[in-house]
Amino acid sequence: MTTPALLPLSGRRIPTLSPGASSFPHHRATLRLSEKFILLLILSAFITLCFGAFFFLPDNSKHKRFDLGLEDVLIPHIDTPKEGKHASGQVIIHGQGGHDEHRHREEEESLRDKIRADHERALQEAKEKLRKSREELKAEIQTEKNKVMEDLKKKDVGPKPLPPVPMPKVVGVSDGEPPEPDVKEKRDKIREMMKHAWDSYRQYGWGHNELKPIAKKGHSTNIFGSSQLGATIVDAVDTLYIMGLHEEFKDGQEWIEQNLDFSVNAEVSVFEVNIRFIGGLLAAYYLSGQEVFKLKAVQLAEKLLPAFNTPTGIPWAMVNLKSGVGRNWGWASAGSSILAEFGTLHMEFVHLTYLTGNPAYYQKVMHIRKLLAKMDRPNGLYPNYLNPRTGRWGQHHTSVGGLGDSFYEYLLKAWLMSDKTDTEARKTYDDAIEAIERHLVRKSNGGLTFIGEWKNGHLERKMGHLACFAGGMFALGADGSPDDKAGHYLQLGAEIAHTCHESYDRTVLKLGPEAFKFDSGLEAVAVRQNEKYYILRPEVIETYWYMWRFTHDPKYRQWGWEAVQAIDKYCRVSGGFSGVKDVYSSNPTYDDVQQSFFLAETLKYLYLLFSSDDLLPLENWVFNTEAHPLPVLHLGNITLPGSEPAQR
Ligand code: DMJ
Repeated sequence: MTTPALLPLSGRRIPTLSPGASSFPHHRATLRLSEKFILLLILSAFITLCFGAFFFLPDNSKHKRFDLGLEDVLIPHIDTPKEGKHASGQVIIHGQGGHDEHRHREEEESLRDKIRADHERALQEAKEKLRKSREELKAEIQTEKNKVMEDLKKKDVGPKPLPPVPMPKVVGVSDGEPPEPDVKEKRDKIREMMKHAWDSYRQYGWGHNELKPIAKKGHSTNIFGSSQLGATIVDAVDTLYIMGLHEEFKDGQEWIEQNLDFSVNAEVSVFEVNIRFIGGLLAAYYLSGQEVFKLKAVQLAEKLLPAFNTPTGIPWAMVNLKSGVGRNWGWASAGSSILAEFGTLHMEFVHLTYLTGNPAYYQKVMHIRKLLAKMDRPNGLYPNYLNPRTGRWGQHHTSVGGLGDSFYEYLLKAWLMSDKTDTEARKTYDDAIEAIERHLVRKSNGGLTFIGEWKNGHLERKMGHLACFAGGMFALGADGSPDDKAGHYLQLGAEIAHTCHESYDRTVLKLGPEAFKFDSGLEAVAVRQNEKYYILRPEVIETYWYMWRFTHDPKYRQWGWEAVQAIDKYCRVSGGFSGVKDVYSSNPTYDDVQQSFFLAETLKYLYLLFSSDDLLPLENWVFNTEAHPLPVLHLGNITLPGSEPAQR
């Protein structure tokens, strides 16, 4: 192997090996052709070997070597280690001649040892892995994944400090004990029902969205996607607080603190999550002053914002909490968003801007309001469907029940919540209600006032259970209505309350059906089998409570008590409370769902109906559409960030 070393290594010199043309000794120039060929072969073998050695060395050793070379060439010789410190922690000392060569050889040696050791370790690990069962490997992978997720979570949702803002006036958050012993007894009964509903959920459905009280296990519906977000806990904690169920409240708070996590791959309803979760968390925050509720509300709100990324700024009905991708319900007219859904965000979003200082929430809802204000309204009515891509109405269907209801409610409540300074909201409400009264409100032959549904120029004489909330809304909006019509609206509220009570009273179970007709001699009764169910809904009781607060007419407490008795008799089971499939049957079957709104709304309104008026006074509190009380924000004294002209 010494011969090649004696030859010039530069390839350029080889052709000069022709006779007489070189400075090489003569005898070498006269080499025979076969000898030359052999030499050439040896030379190319040597070159191949060098390249091979370079390419077949493991990557890290090549690079180290290369680095060393570069450093030796490019880095000026300095005494201090500075950047010259290698990963090993050893300081490289550059440029020391023969001593360097020796040192390099040693380094190469140790590098090779290290590579060998690495390979052996990798081989060993691979062998061990192969010995493991599929399950063990799966478990290992899962543990790794969990660790990565945990680390991500820590980085992702670390509590962001929120700006300090003055706490709005919160008064009358508990107690409200009625002076009359019989009323107190009734109130205690309602509190006991709440405890039964909560305890059953605690025992059989804890952490699930809702409860199946017959099967005694967790339940969920498509409004929560595939999530398991403890909807009942979040929806119920403020009711627990108001009722003075402190242990249960603490338990709920702890679950929220430790388990409520919105980084989930689930497609949820923006509206439902807003009214139940954000509304519930904000109310729990204002009532109890516990920061955790505020932080969770803000974390969730951020996840809803991508739903507004549409060509018009009208949000999608659903959003994936993880990806932020939104879409609309498949059943909605021509890909439309729903009036009652995108129109029921204002209260919560104004509070979010107030608490966070982030103008985005306020601007989003104000943008919706401005866009609606510019649109033509057939007969002054708002259709229930609006396409978020084109900004055009879908089917001309208007209702004060499902699909439309809380849009009107939030116009009125935006005004009330702003301490009556948001006069634009009040005017929009007044105009909308006037059109509704003209086109949708009718009196039946039997003298019952009802609110029908407008479908493409035709009035359907059918009223939904959901529309019964409007009795309370008319009463709540009476004060401040134009042309001194306060008395008129209070009266309209009373008439709706009466009609809805009739819809309960004309059943076997004394519980109201989902929808009832005023047609062909029928009055306030359901006709179709699939409209005869009662799913623990609150709207009729909500109206009784508002009417009670404004009139103190004892009939409202009496009607409320009838409902308590019927619910306790026909809906109570050992595992909680269930809806029933037919209120006209003396032997009804259960639907086996304890809805979260039963705890958030139905039981809360019943409890308030039998409490004194100083519990959550209406001058200071405005209830969102899921019965979560939010304090009045005296916006006259506060400038909300973003309250300058709205933009998207
Ligand atoms: C509740 O979730 C809310 O009241 C909503 O506005 C419509 N109805 C359900 C309960 O019936």
